[in-house]
Amino acid sequence: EEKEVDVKIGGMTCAMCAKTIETVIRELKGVKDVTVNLATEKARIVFDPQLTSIQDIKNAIEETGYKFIGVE
Ligand code: 9UX
Repeated sequence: EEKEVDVKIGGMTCAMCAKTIETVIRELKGVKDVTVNLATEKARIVFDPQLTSIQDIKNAIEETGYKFIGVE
């Protein structure tokens, strides 16, 4: 089963920031699709909740130095 969430992210200031976050989230097990929108400061993530969790996504974002603000 797949779940789709929008996550609000803080601290992105350029297109490369968005690409960095996309890359680290995409590397997580069970992530099927990820799109980071710099303008809205949101990531839309499609993932299998049996393989990865919101907590894993939060950790991945924070490890890159950005802020996980929350699930919208
Ligand atoms: Mo977005 Mo940066 O530049 O060092 S990747 S601000």
